[in-house]
Amino acid sequence: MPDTPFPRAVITRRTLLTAAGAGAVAAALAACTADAPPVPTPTAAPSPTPWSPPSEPMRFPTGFTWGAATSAFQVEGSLAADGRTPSVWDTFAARAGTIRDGSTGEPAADQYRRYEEDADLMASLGLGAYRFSISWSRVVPTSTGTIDSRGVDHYRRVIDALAGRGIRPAITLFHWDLPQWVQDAGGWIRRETADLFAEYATACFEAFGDVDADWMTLNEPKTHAYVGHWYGAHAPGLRSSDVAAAAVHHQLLAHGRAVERFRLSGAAGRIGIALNLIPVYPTDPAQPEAAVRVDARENRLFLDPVLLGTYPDDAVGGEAGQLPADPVTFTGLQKSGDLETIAAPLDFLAVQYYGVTGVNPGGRETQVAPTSAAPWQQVLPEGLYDLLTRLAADYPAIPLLITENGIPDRSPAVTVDDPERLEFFRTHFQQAARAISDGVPLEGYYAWSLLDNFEWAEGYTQRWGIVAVDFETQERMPKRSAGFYADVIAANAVPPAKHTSWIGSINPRAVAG
Ligand code: GCO
Repeated sequence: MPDTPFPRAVITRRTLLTAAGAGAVAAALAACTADAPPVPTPTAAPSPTPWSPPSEPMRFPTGFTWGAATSAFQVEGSLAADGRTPSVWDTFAARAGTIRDGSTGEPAADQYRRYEEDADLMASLGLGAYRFSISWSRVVPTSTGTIDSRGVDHYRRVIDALAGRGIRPAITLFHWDLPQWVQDAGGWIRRETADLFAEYATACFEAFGDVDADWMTLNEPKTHAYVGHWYGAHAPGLRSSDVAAAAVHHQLLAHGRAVERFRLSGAAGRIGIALNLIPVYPTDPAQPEAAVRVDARENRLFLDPVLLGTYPDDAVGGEAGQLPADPVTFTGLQKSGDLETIAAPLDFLAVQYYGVTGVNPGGRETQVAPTSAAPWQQVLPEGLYDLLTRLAADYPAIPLLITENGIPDRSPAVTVDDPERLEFFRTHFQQAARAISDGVPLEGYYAWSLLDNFEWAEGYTQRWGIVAVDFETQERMPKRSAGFYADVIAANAVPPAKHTSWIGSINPRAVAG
């Protein structure tokens, strides 16, 4: 992975302006159809400009946050406990043929009952923060809007368990598990869902406003809109690019309304949004137009409204690489004041980075880096550097957190032997340190995931944890990568070269800070 050639012609705002000046290019080949996610096709990578890592450990700033992440539906289980009602993921998973192994969110990693044990585990790894999500349908189980104190009390216990071990909470309000009662009323196709979300968010700020937390309004609104409403491979399983476009706007509106409520509530802590972003490399840098549109669809459609208060004009439409929805309809969803709301000032941007994509002049997504066991994931550590430096250049003055980054195990079998993940972390930490030393305001990193868990449509067939979980016994077993991560945290530094173990290779106290 670290030696992979990588293309340097990543799309930036500057490339975009050049391409816009070049005028519109006729749609040759849609990158995606309404029915299928884009499948990368192998192609030769453009000429590499490899980065040479230094031979010394790379240090992180004092106070850098090291954490791990999960989400409610993926780890909690106990789906009927304490008044919880179904979410769209309960409904979707119950439908035949939706989940690879026919599984459901039960038992997942049973964290609803094992949060104390998991907090001990986090403490043993030295984690300074834990990112988890609140299940909306535990807090507001029905359309009456009544808050269920049993749900609230549960998350208070989780927060207390973390606080007792010196672990700071990073709380996501929405990680795709929309209450089914909200979906039944129209879900994200409906503007009013933004108001329902603001009410739910307000209840959470009131309940936990005393906690010094990093709040995230939404997790990956892009994935939820595209994979859930366009490709139909995630809940709620819809297949319409126009509905996906509505889901984009209404989720972003929900985000903005929640940020406004956060400020009004006077809650402690900070607030941001978690966006999954992907460097897009044109396979022919002389013809970047289609790649620019893919960048608009994948990145700027979310970054620009949230951070600049505008929608890009090249993300939605019929040209290759765009979200193939009707741009007039999309614009019609935007009411006066919406963009101001969506652009409510944030305290940080939460970045989720899994890899890169290439785009050929015809708009087709191509493979420019090796894939992990997840076929959609093209692994390129240098892409993280490209992404972070691009964000700092195009959207300056906002602190960044990496709130997800990781790979799945090679096989579905439970294992603690994960050399690929260890090397993935090492090389990505290096690129994060490199970005910081080049001035990027990166303040923290959360590994995805703390635990093996329910990986959405892949069920339990993809294990993303730094800690293995035997789903039969619920035994937790830290993987080798967790040991490596614990060493990095203790040293606040990443070692220079490929090591199966670097314990003792540096003196943590000597390099800390
Ligand atoms: C996402 C989600 C996580 C996934 C992880 C691995 O980024 O898709 O936030 O819930 O499990 O990314 O696919």
